[in-house]
Amino acid sequence: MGTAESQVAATSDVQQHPGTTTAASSPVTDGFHLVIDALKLNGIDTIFGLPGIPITDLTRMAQAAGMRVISFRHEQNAGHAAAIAGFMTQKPGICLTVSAPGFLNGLVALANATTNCFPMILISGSSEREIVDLQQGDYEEMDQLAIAKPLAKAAFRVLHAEDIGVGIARAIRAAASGRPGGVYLDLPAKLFAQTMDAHAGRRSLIEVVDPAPRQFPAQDAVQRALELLKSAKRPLILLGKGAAYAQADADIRAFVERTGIPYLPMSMAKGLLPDTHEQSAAAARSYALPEADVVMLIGARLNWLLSHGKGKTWGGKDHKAWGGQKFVQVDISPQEADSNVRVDAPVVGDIGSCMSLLLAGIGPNWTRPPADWLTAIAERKAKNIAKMAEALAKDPTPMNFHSALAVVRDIVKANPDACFVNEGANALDFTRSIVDMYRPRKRLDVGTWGVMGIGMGFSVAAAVVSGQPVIAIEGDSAFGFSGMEVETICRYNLPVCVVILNNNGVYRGTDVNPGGGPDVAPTVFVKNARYEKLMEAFGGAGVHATTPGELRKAMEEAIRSRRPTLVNAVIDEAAGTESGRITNLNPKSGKKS
Ligand code: FYN
Ligand code: ADP
Repeated sequence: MGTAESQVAATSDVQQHPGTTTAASSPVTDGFHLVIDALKLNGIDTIFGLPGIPITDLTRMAQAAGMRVISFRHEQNAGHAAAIAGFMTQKPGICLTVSAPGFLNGLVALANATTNCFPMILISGSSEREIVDLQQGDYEEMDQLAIAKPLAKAAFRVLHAEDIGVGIARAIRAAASGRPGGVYLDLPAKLFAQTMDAHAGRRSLIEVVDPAPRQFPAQDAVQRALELLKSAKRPLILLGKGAAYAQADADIRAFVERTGIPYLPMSMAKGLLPDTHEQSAAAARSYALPEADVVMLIGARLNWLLSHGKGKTWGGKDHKAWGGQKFVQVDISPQEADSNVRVDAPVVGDIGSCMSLLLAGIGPNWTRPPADWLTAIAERKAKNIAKMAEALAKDPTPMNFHSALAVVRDIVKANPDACFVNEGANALDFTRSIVDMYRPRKRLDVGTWGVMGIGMGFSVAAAVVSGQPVIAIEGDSAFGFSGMEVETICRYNLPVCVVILNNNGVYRGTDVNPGGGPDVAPTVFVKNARYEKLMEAFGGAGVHATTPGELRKAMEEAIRSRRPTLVNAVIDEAAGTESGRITNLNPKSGKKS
């Protein structure tokens, strides 16, 4: 029985809303309960948010109705949690905030969700239209809907209780259908107290049928793509986070393995096939990309992460520019093709449907790629792996990124079901190439925008949604954006092990004030900060690790005990480069002294 009925019972038992002239037994419901019922009717059982005017009672009533209400210390982190919950489950994550400042705090996550194609709904209380539109100075007055629209895939406002069902349904469908994204739902304060006949209220709710309908590609598009791949002498498959999101894992793996085509996973697609897979070209990235003659994008965009399909590849080193390839693009967005370069074979549809038809079209006589291509990649891979192994084998004091991440690599290999959150600059880039992933949708990171601050929100959601242990590898700067949520992690006793790779600053801790003044350089932090005491302050386990052995012991204990843990891993403050592997994005001053 939905809340509306139970509310109906409660209302008819406990109170008749004053002023409602109804028959003695005619029950009423209200906006609060209609919102809760509409969410529950659509299988949404968790709200990530932060209480306050006008939604505090909504959080209480949602909890009373059996929903999980995960309360954060800052709405940005609640929003990131809702977004990654959507990525992990394909069901829109719900972020609930107060009006104006709380709503604004949620916007980074809303925009990031839209950019990363994560299904998420930001629900914010708001001021009354009649006051906002006359700009009469309401409490936290703001035209939130207008501000949210440019950042969201869709945005709606509900003014009448009888429209709550439609509002929630439209938000769910907009967030989950087609290219997923962030949706804003504006609920003015007065809406919550509005009452209506409970039976009519129940009838006004909509259980969304098939919110993310399958979209099959045209058969000729499938054929065109297969023909192009068959003609390739040096084919390469690029797996993006859209491929991970699609949960078409078996067909994706089967397609890669049956075609024999080497593949490159983008960071959040790592684990779709184990990173140790023999067809992975990840360790030969800067060779494979420019040398390929046909590149098949599966749920990946040719954006800055792929140098827009032309020009030099990343890493700051002078690689052969890539361009001139032919592209196959499998994507649910019909507009994505040609965004940067010509796409010769667009396959438009949901990845699950596309991959099943592509797989069916391979046929028994598929010719695997020429041996010289596979050998060339294997040779480049072996060289890079050997170079990496050499770096990982060193045991310097203090630790560097490689010696600390060699431990993390082992821990993840031993715990492949653990969720893995990663953010930072060097902490991100070194982790991406050192820590192999073995399962899909386990690596949750800064994504398309490189947003710092996703760490603790992602960690909370990953633990709540999966029930699995969470390992969060954080740069010391990145951790600072959401570090207060350590209290949230402790409050819900979540099995999160945060490892801060602490090198005393943004990028590193050795910069000096060029002006010679008393202030430290802008990129430098308090030296040897004891971050682990933050976790201890809230009852979790704090560990100060100065050796790989101490780091390993602390991580193993955290996973065994499932106790909230923060490991402050001391890293050489001279380790790391400015902005990690994207240092060349920093503009160089043209001023001649
Ligand atoms: C990769 N590599 C490896 C391995 N995996 N070598 C050995 N073993 C393993 N397992 C090699 C790979 O072939 C590359 O060498 C190099 O390591 C780097 O690999 P990566 O990281 O995959 O490649 P690259 O060039 O850095 O990728 C470009 C990029 C990436 C833009 C996609 O840098 C990225 O996602 N950056 C995110 C930056 C960001 O968002 N930062 C947050 C904000 S930072 P070569 O092939 O020899 O080149 C704020 O300041
Ligand atoms: P990455 O950063 O990993 O390369 P992107 O976020 O750039 O990935 O690209 C993801 C792409 O996947 C987007 O173009 C999006 O339209 C697409 N996408 C997301 N979900 C699906 C799906 N279910 N089916 C097909 N394409 C999808």
